[in-house]
Amino acid sequence: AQENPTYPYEVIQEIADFITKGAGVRPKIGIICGSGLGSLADIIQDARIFEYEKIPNFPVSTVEGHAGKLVVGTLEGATVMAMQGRFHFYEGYPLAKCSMPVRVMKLCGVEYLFATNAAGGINPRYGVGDIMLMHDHVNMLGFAGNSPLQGPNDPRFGPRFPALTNSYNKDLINKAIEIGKAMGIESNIHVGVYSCLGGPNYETIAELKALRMMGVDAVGMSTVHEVITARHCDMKVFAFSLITNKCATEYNDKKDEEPSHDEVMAVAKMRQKDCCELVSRLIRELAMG
Ligand code: 6GU
Repeated sequence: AQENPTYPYEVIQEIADFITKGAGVRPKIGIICGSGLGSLADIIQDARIFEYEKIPNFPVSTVEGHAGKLVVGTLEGATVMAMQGRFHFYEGYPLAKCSMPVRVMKLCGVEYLFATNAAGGINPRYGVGDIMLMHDHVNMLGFAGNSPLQGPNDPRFGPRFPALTNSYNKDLINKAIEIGKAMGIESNIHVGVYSCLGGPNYETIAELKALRMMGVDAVGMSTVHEVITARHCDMKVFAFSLITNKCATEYNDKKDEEPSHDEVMAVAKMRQKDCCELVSRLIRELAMG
């Protein structure tokens, strides 16, 4: 088991000061770019780039497809801060370390967290390349006794026992559905339940069957601990999964091909444009108030 490191408030504050002073702005929207969706950060204007290794006390990401930099600037008239490259439990980092950047965002002034990920589709109605707007999650790591909030609680971030019942902002989900219609991709947009497993291995068929029975629509290896950390400090959350592969939930499934990281990355790359457009349009609406 990995001990949660404690990043005291003062350390997070120091990192936030480093970024806001370096960037000269206080971002209002935080974006976490999922696997292959890093181009979201490339469309940020007047970008000030902070490589993770140059940020004091920041972890560095080790996964292929995750660049490892923070980009601060403006997008559709809003000040934003995007993580190109996130931290995963399977890299060996404790959850509190994985989601520490969310607290940095908070102290930089961020009010909205936009998180994206690549995920396997368990709901049989989901197709490869579809987008699932997250309206809830099943935290399998939490079932296993793990949380980014374990350890001493600092009430300057939030309460000891935060509620997670309304974690995914309904207004943002509804706006995203409208935007999907305007983009003509409404048949490729779903609203569903995401589950995070530890990884790095993909799931067995028995596990996927079990997740389906639990009401899970898509499965991945990220996002949930970031959402927990964001809700703890009262940020508004919007998150979606790009479905990069269909999961086999029967042994005789015709589609029971094995998932692979290359496939995940290839689909993410192919669908990057629509994902970016969805996010930018949503941010434009927020910026217009
Ligand atoms: Cl099938 N499983 C998990 N855990 N993560 C994924 C995935 C599957 N496809 C993309 N990411």
